[in-house]
Amino acid sequence: MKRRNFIRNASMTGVGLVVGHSLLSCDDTYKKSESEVVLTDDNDSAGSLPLVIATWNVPNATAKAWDVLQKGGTALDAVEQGCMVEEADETGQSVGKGGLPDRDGHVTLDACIMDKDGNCGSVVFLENIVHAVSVARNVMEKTPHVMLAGKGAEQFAYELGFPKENLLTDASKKAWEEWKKTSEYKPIINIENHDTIGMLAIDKNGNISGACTTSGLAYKMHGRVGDSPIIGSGLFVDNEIGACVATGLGEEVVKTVGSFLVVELMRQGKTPQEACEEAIGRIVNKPNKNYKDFQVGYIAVNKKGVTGSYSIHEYFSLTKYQDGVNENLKAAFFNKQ
Ligand code: SD4
Repeated sequence: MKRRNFIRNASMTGVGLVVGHSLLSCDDTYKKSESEVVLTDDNDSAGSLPLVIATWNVPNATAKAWDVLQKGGTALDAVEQGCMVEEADETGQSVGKGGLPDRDGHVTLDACIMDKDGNCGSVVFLENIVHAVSVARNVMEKTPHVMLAGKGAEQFAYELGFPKENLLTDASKKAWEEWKKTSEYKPIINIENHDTIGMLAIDKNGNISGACTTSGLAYKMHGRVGDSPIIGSGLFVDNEIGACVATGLGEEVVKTVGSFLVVELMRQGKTPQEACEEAIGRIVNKPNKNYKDFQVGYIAVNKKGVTGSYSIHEYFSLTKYQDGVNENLKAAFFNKQ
């Protein structure tokens, strides 16, 4: 069978590929999709291109990426420039400048980027540089490696001319000093002030790229690296099939290689929505059932511009810019209590 042939189970006809997250039922118990949907040529439920989607409510970032795409720019340029908007925004406390520090007061950044050809670059545990996503792009384009860490990544950035900046703003320092009074670390759902940005775009030529950038979990152990810079976990792009990006408690995403899983499920015929739901299912169906303590969310898009999103808990959202409309859409979620 050709990869891009779609064969649908009769029960899914007319539904599976167009169903939006707001229409999906969210049973308390995760159920595997009863119907298998396989990409076919006769699928006419495609979304229009170009398009950009991002985790959480980031209209300025998607607007920037959309602008790049409208001008005929590549998806790669769009996701980089879109993510840079959030990195530069000091009010966002989960990414770039103004990010909340680790427990020792250091703001350390993780970021990655992946292009239509499967090239990728990432930086982990990077300090003193605002635009981690751009450093990641330079790792991809200017080195024979895929990942640089810590001081090595920082040195590389300086050599490229990135300025040194103190990323710890007064507001984030104050929050950290408040936290130190109890020093209690719990990755509590949604109060991490999530605005880690993961962004996926398809350009006018139909090519897909993705990027992800974050300061990681607030008050993490010094040296901790999450899912966001790990290709396959925080982000994965397969230009034949689609792409996925994750947010939430990175450890849980890494344990299930979440973004690669979502894209492979799409390769096997799942819609982006079904694939995101199954990837969340792999987490919540673990024997220890500890998912009540943390959030994970995925957004995905397939080659035809059909999108999906799903999270463990309520209040995850994605921002989508498509057909000239920039909107924030609440994601369907697993845990209804
Ligand atoms: C991490 N996944 O470092 C990131 C955090 C995040 O919104 O997504 N926050 O684990």
